[in-house]
Amino acid sequence: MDPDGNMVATGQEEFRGAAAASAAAAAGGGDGGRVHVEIVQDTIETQETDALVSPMVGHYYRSTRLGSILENIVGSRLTEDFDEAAGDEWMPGDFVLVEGLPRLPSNAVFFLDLIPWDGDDDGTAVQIIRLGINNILACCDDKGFRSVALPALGEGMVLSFPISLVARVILEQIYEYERERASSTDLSVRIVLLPENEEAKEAFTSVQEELQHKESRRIVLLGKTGSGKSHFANTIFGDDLFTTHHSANSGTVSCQAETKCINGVSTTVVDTPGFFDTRRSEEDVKPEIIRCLTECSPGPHAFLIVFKAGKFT
Ligand SMILES: Nc1nc2c(ncn2[C@@H]2O[C@H](COP(=O)(O)OP(=O)(O)O)[C@@H](O)[C@H]2O)c(=O)[nH]1
Ligand SMILES: [Mg+2]
Repeated sequence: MDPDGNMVATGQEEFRGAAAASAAAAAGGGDGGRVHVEIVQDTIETQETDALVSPMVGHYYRSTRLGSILENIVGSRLTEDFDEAAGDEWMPGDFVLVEGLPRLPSNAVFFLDLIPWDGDDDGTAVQIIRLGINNILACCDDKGFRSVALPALGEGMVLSFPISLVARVILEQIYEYERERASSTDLSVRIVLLPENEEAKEAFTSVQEELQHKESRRIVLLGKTGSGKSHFANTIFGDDLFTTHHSANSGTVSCQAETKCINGVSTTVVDTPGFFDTRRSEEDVKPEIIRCLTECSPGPHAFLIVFKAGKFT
């Protein structure tokens, strides 16, 4: 069980979250809390996270393999607590949250109502998985949960989604949620795949790599020494990560790349030495230009040219 007694402290967590958010707003915006996605191969029922997600069909928690495993661990308390928490009215995409179940290392279980795959990569069944993930992550933030474990939702005999589709839908939806999210605390999402399921591992890892590249922004700053590139890079990050120089002769001599999350987007800025300085030979700057481009692999989204504002003659 959570040693912090998370369920009791929920009100306090929300208060602290709100205080941090307003502090960030007062400081001029600031970045929101991050959603960390981790892909592991393990058994989901043994995860020590604040919550687990177990899919179900037709509001019947035993309809999936994971639901039956949880019942074997928890026993009859699961039926009682589920019935108490579940309303009569429900829609696919809704969840039933059952908290404080005995013999589970996790504090809470979200039982999520899904429908079997309809053969459409962007059809109703997929939209319901997206909606369900969104609902669950929003509830984690409301409740002050810091970590949640999910299986490859929709995979398996009953729901029968293709694994590559499941990987794409789950990861896209988590990143989409991160972009819209207001909370300033970090949330850890652990995707738990069965140890023998190499196909699932490969599907999730390749989609995650692709999305991380797509989600990031890579900017290269160019301009003469002393034009204010390093100063501008610090302004972008709101932090003194790059050294600025007062004399034109002592400027940055090699590339420096830094990455930080800005408004939920991983942003890399590459600060460069004065490539356009007339006193530096082409031979001299070439290796440094190559190094600068490898820092922002697979390629920069933008080159920003920095000029020093002054009199034009
Ligand atoms: N007042 C003012 N000074 C700046 C600005 N940008 C840069 N500087 C100053 O100009 C000098 C050179 O800046 P730096 O960022 O090191 O230039 P770099 O060689 O292009 O990286 C430093 O003393 C900075 O503090 C700006 O927007 N306003
Ligand atoms: Mg510099």
